[in-house]
Amino acid sequence: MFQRFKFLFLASIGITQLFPLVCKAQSKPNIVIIYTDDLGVGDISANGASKVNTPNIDRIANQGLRFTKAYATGATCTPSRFSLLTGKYAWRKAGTNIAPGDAALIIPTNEETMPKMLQKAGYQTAVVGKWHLGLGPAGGPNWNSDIKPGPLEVGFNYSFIMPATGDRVPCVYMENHRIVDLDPADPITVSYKEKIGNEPTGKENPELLKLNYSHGHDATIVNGVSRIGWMTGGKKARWIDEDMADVFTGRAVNFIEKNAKNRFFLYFATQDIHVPRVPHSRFVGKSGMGARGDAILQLDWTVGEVLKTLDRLKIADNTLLIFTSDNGAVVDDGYEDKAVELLNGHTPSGILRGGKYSAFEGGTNIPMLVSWPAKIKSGTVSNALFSQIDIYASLAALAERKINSQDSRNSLSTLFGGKTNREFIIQQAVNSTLGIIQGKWKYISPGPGPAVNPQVNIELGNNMNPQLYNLKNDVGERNNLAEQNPEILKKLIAKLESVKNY
Ligand code: NG6
Ligand code: CA
Repeated sequence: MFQRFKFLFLASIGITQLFPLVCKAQSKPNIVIIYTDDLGVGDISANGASKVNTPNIDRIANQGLRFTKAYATGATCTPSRFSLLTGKYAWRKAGTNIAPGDAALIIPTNEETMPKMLQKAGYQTAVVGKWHLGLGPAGGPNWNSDIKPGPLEVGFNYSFIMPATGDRVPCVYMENHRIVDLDPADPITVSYKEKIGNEPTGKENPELLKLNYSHGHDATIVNGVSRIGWMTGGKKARWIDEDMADVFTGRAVNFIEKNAKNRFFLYFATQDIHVPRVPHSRFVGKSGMGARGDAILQLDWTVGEVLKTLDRLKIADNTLLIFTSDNGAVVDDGYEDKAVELLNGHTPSGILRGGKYSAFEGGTNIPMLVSWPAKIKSGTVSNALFSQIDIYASLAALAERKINSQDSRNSLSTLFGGKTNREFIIQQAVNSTLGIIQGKWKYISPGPGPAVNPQVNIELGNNMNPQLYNLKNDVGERNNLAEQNPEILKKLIAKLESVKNY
């Protein structure tokens, strides 16, 4: 009798000790966001690309969920990233358009953010890769001392980043508050106004380039590639573009390994497939599509390394993985990398009109794959409307944290494969033109601006007249139905105005 009692007693302790652990582990998974740069809906084989093969990326879709109607909030990098991390539409805040490489930090340090919220929920948080949200106080950073505020001040425990973009100076890595490998005897200066120092530039010394620019990108030459902006110094610290995927992937894998036993959040913002596309030699020529296709293969390799790491550490089942892009596709974004000539029938934006920068769907309708083997059914396709603005509130719900956000809504059920709970989606084009989707209808507000950006060969969607498209049977946005549907037009305009005014 006593023995039996003792057994039950011990068993019940075991159960009560075990259960909270199991439940907690399942309700608060590790979170990895792989945020790619300029990847279009048509760029992955999971979405039907046949000229390029992305088996590792496709594995996320196979073991989870593939969205067909997921949206970045902006058609360029900085606004989309600002919205992702703050849950706030970038157009509510001045100074959130494409940031120069010497911009001050644009996320106020007293603002609640996704990484801060997750820290409070017990997560170790890291950003690895492209930042492009400014650094330092008003006036911009001093590159030669502690650079702050930056990622650590907005909620990351660890940061290993490129300050802006691959095509913007300074071309150096930054770890936490410091430039990596900076020699104090060779300090860095940066200018976006005029040439400084006497280093060669793409404009003056094109014979020194290993990759010619097609437009813009004619300032300081680093590693044989001329960039936007001028820099001097920091010679030992300068990156080698060919090694960048290995460097970032290595840091991302390290962070996962170090935190495999903690609860962690990794925001892994790849430099691929943004220009300059200078992949490692092991990918060069492998896609048959030039540097852009090779960069897609490199990106796929990166994703494979992350997946392998999660498998090896046996934490894949309990990791929520979100793979998506900051804006739509662009082919010639300023370098003669043969992306246009070698496209070979590949359609980076699928059947969508426009691309990066555009108010048309090609600007913000982006690839998005989500997996969490312990929770999400494998091989699911979701046609539900989803906006990246909701990732913040959804992760807050997952982490059981209360947040106060006017724009971000809890769409966790959609993220797990359920129907949409988005009444509308708002899109921001490069010139801040706003569009709104409600149900099957999409409205693009009228405004000045060229119809096409001839340099990148993308239709921007600018029009002095209001545009209204029925995305259900015209996802290519060919028939402007504004005149035929004044009531619907009125409704969408009113909705957009009301969101702008909250
Ligand atoms: C543009 C650059 C383009 C790219 C973009 C930002 C020129 C002519 N074009 O101004 O190459 O850097 O800014 O891209 O300079 S994003 O994905 O980071 O938003
Ligand atoms: Ca981008």
